[in-house]
Amino acid sequence: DSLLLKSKFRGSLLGALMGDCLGSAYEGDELFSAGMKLVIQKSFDKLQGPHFKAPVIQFTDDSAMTRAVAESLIECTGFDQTHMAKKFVKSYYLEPNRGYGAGVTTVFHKLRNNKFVDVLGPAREQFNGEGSLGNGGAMRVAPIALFYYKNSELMVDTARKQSHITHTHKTGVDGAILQAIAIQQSLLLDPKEELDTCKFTDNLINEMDKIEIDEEGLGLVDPSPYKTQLKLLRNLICEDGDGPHDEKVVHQLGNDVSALHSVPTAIYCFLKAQKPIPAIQTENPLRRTVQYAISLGGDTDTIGSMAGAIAGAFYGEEMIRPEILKHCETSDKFRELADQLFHLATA
Ligand code: 8NA
Ligand code: MG
Ligand code: MG
Ligand code: MG
Repeated sequence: DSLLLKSKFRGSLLGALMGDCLGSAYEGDELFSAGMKLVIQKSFDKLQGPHFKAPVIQFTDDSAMTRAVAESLIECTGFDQTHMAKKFVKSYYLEPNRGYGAGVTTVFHKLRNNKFVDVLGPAREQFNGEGSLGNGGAMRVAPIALFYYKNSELMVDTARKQSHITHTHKTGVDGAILQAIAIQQSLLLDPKEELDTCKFTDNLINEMDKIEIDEEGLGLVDPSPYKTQLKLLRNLICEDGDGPHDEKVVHQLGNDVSALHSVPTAIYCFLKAQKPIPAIQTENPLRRTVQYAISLGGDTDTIGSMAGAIAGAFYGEEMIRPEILKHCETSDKFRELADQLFHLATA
């Protein structure tokens, strides 16, 4: 029904915002100790508590770029690569200190210098022509999954093309596609029914099987690395009994800024949080998703944001605690963008 779907659109963008804002304080390389996880628990409890006045937590590049993707889709009533590239660049130069990846700013400089005559060249030149394999293409993809949720082929194609503006490495691009498919799958499920986490994973494996074709003869060591990661994920979620230790999750799935070692992790967090997690004290499965993602350490804002976008698309806005959301910068703006995307996508 349309009220639920509208709530799911909001949930996805607000979940993405929440993960970014709450995760940004913990970005780093380490795996967190039990003590640090308790610090995260207490901080979430405090934010959710009734009378906690604190400065609003600012969002970072993840949400800045998600907003740019959403605004471009809305202003163009669809995807326009040059328009979106201009949005990225404008948004970056207005607020360059949002914690952008170290490489991607070079793309923005070059795009501005070539006046967008060549929109794809700068991204292709990244990392000696390898292209970026960072998770920047995936972290911002939620609005595309929402806008094109009815048309999988167009959704995949657009996820790919928006990625090409900054990320051309095959794993950077395919990570964006996988994240979009995960959001779309969540959007189409009924949150009142128990989620079949193995089936959810198997569907993703089947979809990535069609995507991961080594068409350019890249000679990758593993021609289908996402399938490999998703199979590891499947073992962790379906066969690892009580649930593996966080160390094993991070060791197998990763928690760094590469798309390959963060997108499957975000999906795993969403699936694992369907059930209580002993070290995470909350009844709310969306908060559990985001808090668990952040507690894995590494690229916490981005993995938190991607996991939040998937979880929000499943549960809808109702599962996002307003007490927490009011601590996140410009949540009203993200709700409004979600509504505009909803109207266009369902028109
Ligand atoms: P990006 O394209 O600059 O990629 C991010 C980083 O990945 C680069 O700076 C490189 O270190 C590395 N990288 C990417 N491609 C290659 C390659 N082909 N060979 C070798 N190294 C490579 O930017 P992005 O938009 O993908 O970055 C997104 C991430 O950066 C997000 O996590 C975002 O929050 C931000 N960020 C992360 C951290 C952190 O985790 N410590 C800190 C600040 C900002
Ligand atoms: Mg509060
Ligand atoms: Mg960030
Ligand atoms: Mg990050």
